[in-house]
Amino acid sequence: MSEEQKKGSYGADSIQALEGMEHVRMRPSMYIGDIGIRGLHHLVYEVVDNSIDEAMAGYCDRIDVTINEDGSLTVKDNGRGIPVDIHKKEGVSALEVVMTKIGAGGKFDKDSYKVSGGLHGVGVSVVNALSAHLKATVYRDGKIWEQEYEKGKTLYPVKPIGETNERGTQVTFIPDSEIFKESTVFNYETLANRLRELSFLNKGITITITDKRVKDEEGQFLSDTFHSTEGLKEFIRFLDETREPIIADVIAMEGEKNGIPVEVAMIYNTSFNENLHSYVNNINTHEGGTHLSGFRRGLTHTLKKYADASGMLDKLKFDIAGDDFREGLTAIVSVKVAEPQFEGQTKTKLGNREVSSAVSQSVSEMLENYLEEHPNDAKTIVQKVILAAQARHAARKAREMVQRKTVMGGMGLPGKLSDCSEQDPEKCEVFLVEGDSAGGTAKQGRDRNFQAILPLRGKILNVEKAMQHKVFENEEIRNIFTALGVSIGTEEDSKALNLEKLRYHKIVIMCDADVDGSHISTLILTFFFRYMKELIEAGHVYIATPPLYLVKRGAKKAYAWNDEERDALIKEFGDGSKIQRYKGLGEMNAEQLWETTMKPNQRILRKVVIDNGTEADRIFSMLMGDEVPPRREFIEKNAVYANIDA
Ligand code: 0RA
Repeated sequence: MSEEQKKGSYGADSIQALEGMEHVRMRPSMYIGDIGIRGLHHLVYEVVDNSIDEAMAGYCDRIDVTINEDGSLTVKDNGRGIPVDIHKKEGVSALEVVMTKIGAGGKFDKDSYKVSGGLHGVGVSVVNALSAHLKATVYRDGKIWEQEYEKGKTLYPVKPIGETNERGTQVTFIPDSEIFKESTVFNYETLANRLRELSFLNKGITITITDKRVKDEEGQFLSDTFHSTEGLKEFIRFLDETREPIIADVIAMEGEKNGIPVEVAMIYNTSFNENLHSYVNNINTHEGGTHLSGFRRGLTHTLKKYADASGMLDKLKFDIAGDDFREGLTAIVSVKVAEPQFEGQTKTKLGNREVSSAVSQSVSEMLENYLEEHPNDAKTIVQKVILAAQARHAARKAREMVQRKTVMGGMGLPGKLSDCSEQDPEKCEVFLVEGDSAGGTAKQGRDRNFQAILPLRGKILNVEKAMQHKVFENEEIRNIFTALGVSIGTEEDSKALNLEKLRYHKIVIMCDADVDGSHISTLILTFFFRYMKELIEAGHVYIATPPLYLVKRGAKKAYAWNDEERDALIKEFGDGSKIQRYKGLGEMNAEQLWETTMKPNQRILRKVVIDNGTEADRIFSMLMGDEVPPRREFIEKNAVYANIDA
């Protein structure tokens, strides 16, 4: 069928639809955020969200995601199946409307309570537009129906292809490599993490993921099944797996306030970190918003009231601040909002004002009951709050000392910093280098015009286990603050980082390529994650990757970053190749270090990004916490940076 005939047989409306689809292909980032790895995975979430909606409407309890051998991906659910009858207004199958009309997804079914939806809530037609090929299969009314598309254009009208007693919808798509130029390869771990999160946020659904590209020794495909009966309660236990609780169990509530479904779960642990995660319609709201401020208000108000009444604060010589109620707290707030207003830099901050009081009231009710019924836990929590207030006073003193030294310039830059001559921060890089000797080599090897070196002595403080004032008293950490030129808010309640005076736009962690080195990188990363998250989010933090081998034969020499590259070089150079394994940066001379690891356009720098906030938090607490068995298991299963994208 020619292009003209196709248009002719589909009527004027479908031409409009086509134009909408073409707009998606012209400006994909407007619909899915970006066209990199993140956007690629967003396609999957968009399709899965439709099935989650069907589950939330009560018609579906199973979603199967499969990465197929050919790299395509299938999402199958056991819902009612997308209707296939002729859509009155459009004159074609409703399935076709859903798949080809931008913004049509679910809209014709006004009764369904649609609150889920991807970050942009754009619908499956966007996925269709950005796919080289897509096949939709519907199991409904005893029949199997099918339609296929290329780059969003229908290849044939919806047709029956067989009979069935199943119900449901199945979508298989191959992302278009003309759009996703960087990569069209799905990452199992990234998808599994999101699907696990979705199973906690929507209890009762069974979600499976299978990777048909990977078989184990017994010929089984890599696969996971996620199912949560207790929802957020289990999510908290999962997040805090390696932390030690100080109360008997997770405190949780679930209900509806002013027509807004609210779910909250929280626990206190022995750590010193505040660990809040919030969701709106299953989307992680990294920047918080009204639901989170409602949670904070309800928590502070209720605990303060209880503590005052208990008399435990009577002899206190210092005030208690909002922060003190959240030290060692892990909590999740999840709300469903019919028309969410997203604000902020990454559009992940909830703006709807009415949500704040709904959450605050819910939390107050939940906590009041809990404290009444669990007086021992209540006492433990208040004691923890008092300790936090005490530590905060100590921390403030230490912080102000750092502050005075940075802002007033009293101490100037750290003595160990070898600064660069360039003044424009955008052009400047600083290498955080493990050990003084490697620091020396880096100092010789660098381009001093724009590269600065800050050697760090041995293992830096594990901030996961240290109280805040210890962190600010630590010399290596103070050096990092002063060298970078960043300061922390001095306001009682604000730990926000001030990046205005950031002196380098690339901060590169450079450690040995061995176990000790990766431990040290992880310590430094933990510090950045807990105390300078804004730097990671702004894309300023990188990890250098020194080579593992030098292969030489006669005048020929080349570096290898893994065993495969090494073997390829040995083959290329032939018999008599000499192999040097670099155990540390110190074994390289200045020129080698420059050539392989520091020289722009030649080096491999991995940018640190936070792919999934809750998962990153869990990993850091596990890697740096007290419990050894889960850590060992994780390290055996993954490289240390498994969840940190390159
Ligand atoms: C609207 C109406 C009906 C089903 C769906 C949407 C639906 C959409 C998707 C997308 C993925 N899986 C889905 N499952 C169902 C059916 C209305 C009816 O049967 O009365």
